[in-house]
Amino acid sequence: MPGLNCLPDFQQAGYPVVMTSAIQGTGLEDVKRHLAGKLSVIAGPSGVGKSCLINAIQPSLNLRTAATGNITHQGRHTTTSGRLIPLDCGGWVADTPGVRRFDLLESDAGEIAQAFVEFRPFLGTCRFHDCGHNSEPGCGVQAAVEAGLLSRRRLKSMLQLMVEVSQRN
Ligand SMILES: Nc1nc2c(ncn2[C@@H]2O[C@H](COP(=O)(O)OP(=O)(O)OP(=O)(O)O)[C@@H](O)[C@H]2O)c(=O)[nH]1
Ligand SMILES: [Mg+2]
Ligand SMILES: [Zn+2]
Repeated sequence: MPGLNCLPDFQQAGYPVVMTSAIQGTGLEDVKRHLAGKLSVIAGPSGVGKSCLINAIQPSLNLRTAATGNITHQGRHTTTSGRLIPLDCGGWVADTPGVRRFDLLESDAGEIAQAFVEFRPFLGTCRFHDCGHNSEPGCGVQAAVEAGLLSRRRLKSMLQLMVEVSQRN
């Protein structure tokens, strides 16, 4: 669940973005359409309203949530274990405890790059096959960013993750 200012970056990358409010009831039908008939996971920091969103979609579940109107974003961890829930609209959704930190399953920079799906068409266009997409000449990824085809912020995220895996290895 990124901050609102990141939404255009995800949209540009091809991910569907739905604006919702569990309290006002907006966007719920849209979310339901995405969940119906599929196996989904609701993930994000503690206190952002994951359980409230699922309750709003299917009130009979009555999942435990932090007290209403008490939105904190401060890691209260109201949901303490993952749970797979059958949906009336078909499919399953997992409510999960708030994310405390991320670990990378990917083991090298190449795998990180592949995880940024909208970058894939450009990864083979760099002059050097082992391009780090940072400041190398002839980098097709940098060129795509300059041309407005890829998000500069997404490139920055990718480069940060690449540094992390390289430091770990
Ligand atoms: N304004 C507003 N507040 C919301 C919305 N959804 C949830 N909240 C509030 O956010 C707080 C946290 O909601 P939860 O559903 O318990 O959050 P969670 O993401 O499940 O948190 P964890 O289980 O700790 O990971 C509650 O006090 C809700 O009232 C929303 O759409 N709008
Ligand atoms: Mg919860
Ligand atoms: Zn490159």
